[in-house]
Amino acid sequence: MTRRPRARPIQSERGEQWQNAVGGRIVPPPRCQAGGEEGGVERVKETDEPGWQDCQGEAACLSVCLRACKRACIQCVVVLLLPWLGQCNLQYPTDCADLLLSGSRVSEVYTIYPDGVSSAVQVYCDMGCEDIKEEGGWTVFQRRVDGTVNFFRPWNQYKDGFGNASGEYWLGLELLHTLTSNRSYKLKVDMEDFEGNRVFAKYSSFFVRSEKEGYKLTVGGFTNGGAGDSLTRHNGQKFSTFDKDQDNYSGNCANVFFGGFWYDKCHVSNPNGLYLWGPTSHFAVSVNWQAFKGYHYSLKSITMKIRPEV
Ligand SMILES: [Ca+2]
Repeated sequence: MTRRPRARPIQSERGEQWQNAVGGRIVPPPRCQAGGEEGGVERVKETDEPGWQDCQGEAACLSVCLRACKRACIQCVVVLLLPWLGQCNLQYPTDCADLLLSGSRVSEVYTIYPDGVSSAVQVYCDMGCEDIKEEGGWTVFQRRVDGTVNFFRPWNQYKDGFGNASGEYWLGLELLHTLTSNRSYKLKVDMEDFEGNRVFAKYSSFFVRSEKEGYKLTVGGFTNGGAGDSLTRHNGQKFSTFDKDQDNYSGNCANVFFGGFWYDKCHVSNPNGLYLWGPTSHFAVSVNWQAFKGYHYSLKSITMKIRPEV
């Protein structure tokens, strides 16, 4: 049986007796970790965490501990800031008015985020005209310009939207509800006939309620831009499509007038009706704004757009 040599203390370079040698093998020094004070200095205890091996002496321990604290603090700050950064909408414009404020001045298709980062959708933004001081920041939610998109569609498509933001489209009732729930909006309806006459109707308030409430329309505060008022009559009406009748008519307005709209019984405007290129013998089924061109004229273009009240 071999007799184990007796451990004897070894003096460190700093004169501290914290090492023992057993059979020539040096026992590693204790490693430090941030903790409570012991004898007026940071408490030293065993740990296998890499990076502590160089800790030799109180000053070194204190330095290592401070570095660890600094790392922990930075991690803490990042963790605390993450939720706030996630909610920050600075890089996620909710509508075209936000884009205008951030410096986008060209009228074209943009991506907006009406309900946070996962709600990206493309819309056409009308940024106005700086030369003639025409206000911009309008988010277009309905547009007819050439009859290339069929607007005689069922409920789910009016709810979710259809068409192409660079041409004819409907943004969707759900997003309209989201947008108008977040801020107070005004509405502008631009239109043009085939003779080149351009007019508009403006409304100081525009709000669409939830699906549960039938996407009921609230609109008011009419200003005439030559088109006359063909929308106030629809105030308070729920939205109807041919497969979801929520109008006040005994029949089905959407089915009779080939559109989807806030029909009453039934309409004085039919922006989502059939695109029939001007004068028509068909009563009230086409793209009508009764106060402008009556029920026997399908407009060349009509655009419905919203902008926050400022
Ligand atoms: Ca009905």
